[in-house]
Amino acid sequence: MRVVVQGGGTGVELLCVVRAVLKKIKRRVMVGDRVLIGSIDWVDRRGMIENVFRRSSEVLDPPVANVDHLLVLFSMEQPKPEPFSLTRFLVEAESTGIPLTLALNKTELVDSQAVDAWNSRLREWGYEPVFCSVGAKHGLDTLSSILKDQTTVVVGPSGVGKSSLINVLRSNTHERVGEVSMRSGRGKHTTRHVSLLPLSGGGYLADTPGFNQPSLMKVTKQSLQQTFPEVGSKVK
Ligand SMILES: Nc1nc2c(ncn2[C@@H]2O[C@H](COP(=O)(O)OP(=O)(O)OP(=O)(O)O)[C@@H](O)[C@H]2O)c(=O)[nH]1
Ligand SMILES: [Mg+2]
Repeated sequence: MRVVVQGGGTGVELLCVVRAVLKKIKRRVMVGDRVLIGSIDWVDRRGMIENVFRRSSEVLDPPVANVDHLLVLFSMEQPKPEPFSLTRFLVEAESTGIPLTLALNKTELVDSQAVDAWNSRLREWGYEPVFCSVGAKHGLDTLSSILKDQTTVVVGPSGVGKSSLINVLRSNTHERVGEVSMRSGRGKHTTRHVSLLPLSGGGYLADTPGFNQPSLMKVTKQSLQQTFPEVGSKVK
């Protein structure tokens, strides 16, 4: 696992193994974890993860610890926002309890009426959507200031521009930080790569592969209504 040692300027990256006893007690090390490192060799830049600090939050799909913020990204066209799928993504994101931002990309492919219509519709749902276009470089400063100094996981269907957005917001160094491959909960032998990528404006962003049906695993009949901001604001 790659661990960034912070403190004064740019962090040094160490390649670390996990101490056997942590594996034995099944203490999992996730991307985003803050860890205690020992046996450091500063020359070869190697070390050993001795312990894992308590997490402020945990996202399971993809597995990332200490996530401050979720970015739910859809696009205005190619693909068009589909209310059912959008609702599922929002319910899934709300169910984590982590603050979220909803953004719609590819605005340059539609006229302003289409943007206005979705803007009012989403405001009725209780959101303040950010409209952007990676292609036309529009709305990126707004997103970059929202993402600043936070660890954000980007979710959304395939093709909406998640990876494209991350690429434009990334620092010039293009180094990958915290890359860990791990077994997915979905298939025994599927290896998925999750990385925290440093943003040029500060903060980290984790990409996820687009999928169209969030599992809603943590949502129950009782908690469902709390995942709709419009319900919360009306039932007082
Ligand atoms: N017209 C237009 N195309 C865009 C924009 N942003 C991204 N794209 C294009 O949309 C396509 C999909 O973009 P990706 O960034 O790969 O989408 P993704 O969300 O990462 O997709 P998955 O990895 O499959 O989940 C690419 O061809 C991009 O060039 C935009 O603002 N406008
Ligand atoms: Mg992608």
